[in-house]
Amino acid sequence: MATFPKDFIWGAATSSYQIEGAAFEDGRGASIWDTFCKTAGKVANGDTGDVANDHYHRYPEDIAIMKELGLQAYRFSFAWPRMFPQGSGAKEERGFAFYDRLIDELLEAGIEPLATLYHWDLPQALQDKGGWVNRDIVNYFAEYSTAVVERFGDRVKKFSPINEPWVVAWLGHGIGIHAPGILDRRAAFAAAHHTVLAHAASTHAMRAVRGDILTGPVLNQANHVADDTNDAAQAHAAAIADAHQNRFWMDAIMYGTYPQILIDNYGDELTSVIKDGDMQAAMVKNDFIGINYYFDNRIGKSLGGKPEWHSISGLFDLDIDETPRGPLTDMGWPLSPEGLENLLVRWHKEHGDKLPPLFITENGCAYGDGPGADGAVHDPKRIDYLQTHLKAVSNAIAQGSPVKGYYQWSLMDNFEWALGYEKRFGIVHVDFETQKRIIKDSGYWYRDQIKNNGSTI
Ligand code: GBH
Repeated sequence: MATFPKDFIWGAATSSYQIEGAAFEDGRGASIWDTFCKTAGKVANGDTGDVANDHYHRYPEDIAIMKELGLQAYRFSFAWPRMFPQGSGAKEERGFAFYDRLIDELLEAGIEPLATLYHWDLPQALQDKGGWVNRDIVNYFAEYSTAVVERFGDRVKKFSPINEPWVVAWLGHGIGIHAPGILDRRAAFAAAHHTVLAHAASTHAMRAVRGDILTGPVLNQANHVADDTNDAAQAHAAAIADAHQNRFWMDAIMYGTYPQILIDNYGDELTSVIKDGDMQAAMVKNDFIGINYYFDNRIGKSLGGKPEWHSISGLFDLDIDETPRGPLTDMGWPLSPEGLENLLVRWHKEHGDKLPPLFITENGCAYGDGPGADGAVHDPKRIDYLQTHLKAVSNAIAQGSPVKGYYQWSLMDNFEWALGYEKRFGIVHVDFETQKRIIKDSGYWYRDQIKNNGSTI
């Protein structure tokens, strides 16, 4: 039996480029993902977000589905290039108007919005000026943040600036499997540092517009678990990986520091981008911290060769066996619900009263189940994933971790970035030929948990 606080928030999440489609409508400017998708060999099957789930037109149907599921909250993202086609300067009213309609209908359905300002679809015009590698991004992002809260802050009360800055920096600029597709560790550290500054600048800009909103980061986090903690090489690798993915943003935001182990390892590849006053500016009080959790990373023994650049560990000069163990999801990701519990308890222990409330802003899995002869979508493995991870959340809460809500990823199957439409994370199935939506068994299961506040998990 699991127990959740009475006011625990049950939601689901999506992002703009992954579902909206209508990529060239109503004056929307190009984003770096439009460009990336059209670059040969970058996205599976040559898939693009041009149409995606056609949510731009079908949002009323999607909100009706959310209502049927009993969702209390919905995390979505704004497409920056819909509202500022050039990234800054001239506004596109039709883009703002779309989000007015979406937000108004959510509220009418009794669903609380949590809005991300940046879920990876950077205006191409800003990429042309250097994107996240150019420090100017901090001011552009603050300007955009001000406009968003001026327009929507009367109705949206929870905002997060950047989704998964680690991914922006390292998948976008380190191994280049995400837009803008750069492979350069120096560029990745610059982008990482600028996301830290942009987070702080955005937070201040939004609060200057309204005092009644809550803001916080959304960080992708995981534990890095050594097979043998007595093996010095493994312990070192685990510490570096943890500093890269978790502590870089947590330490910067909470204490205005970067992990010493990174400074020792990478020297001026990291420090050359830090200017006087930056670290004080990085520290910002957050109303919540959003955590996206999928799985823990295994740190195995040293392979004794030259690491490959195109793997994450190779990028960090870690030459280790990371092959996951046990059953895998369609992403090739292992199952480690205990990792979610450990992480949530860890932050509570480490930061104590300084830790703001936590939300699980993403958690979910890809399995390919489609409609059967009976027309239903039976996805027992997804139910199992959600069940075990929600149990982990409840265990963490029982140990004092201040988790206040859970947003399942994802409401619907959608455009899974470099992997295109092949990987299905939804609790709602989408037929991308016909745009027909079918609530999966996991969706009905989730509806029942929401109804019972998780008491039968
Ligand atoms: C999230 O990213 C995204 O926010 C969301 O848009 C996406 O659809 C969803 O997850 C599912 O992928 O395997 O070497 O990249 C999750 C990104 C995935 C980043 C796991 C860290 C582990 C290292 N995370 N990844 S690697």
